[in-house]
Amino acid sequence: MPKTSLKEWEALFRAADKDKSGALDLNELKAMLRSANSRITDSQIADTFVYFEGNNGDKRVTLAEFIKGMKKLEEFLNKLTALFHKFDKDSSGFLEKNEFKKVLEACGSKLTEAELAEILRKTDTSRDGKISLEEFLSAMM
Ligand SMILES: [Ca+2]
Ligand SMILES: [Ca+2]
Ligand SMILES: [Ca+2]
Repeated sequence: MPKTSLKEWEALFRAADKDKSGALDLNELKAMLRSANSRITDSQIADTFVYFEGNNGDKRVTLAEFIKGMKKLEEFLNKLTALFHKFDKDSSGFLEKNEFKKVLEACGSKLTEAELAEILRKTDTSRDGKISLEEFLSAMM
């Protein structure tokens, strides 16, 4: 995964800051997230807003808050990506059912076959019976 640079994050922020106020309000963040992911729900957008804003509660995400949030998010994604590759034992680029089961077990879940099948069904959005990195990441977010 290529490392996203600070400059790119700043450019993303500037582009989203339509009124050039130096901060993103909820509508600006919403427009940015919607253009990245058209299926995102209002409650996910609200969660993201709180995630970036932290506890200061002024309803504006400043550039510093945005960069801090993106850094945390990148670290989290890097960890998940490493986890994915660690469990992709045959380096197929996918987690097959047996590999996916080991990830869940490593996360402390003791699952029945039925529960495993249910989680696999929800995570495998492309319905090819295996979990791609993209499917894995979106399930964990
Ligand atoms: Ca603004
Ligand atoms: Ca594999
Ligand atoms: Ca799949």
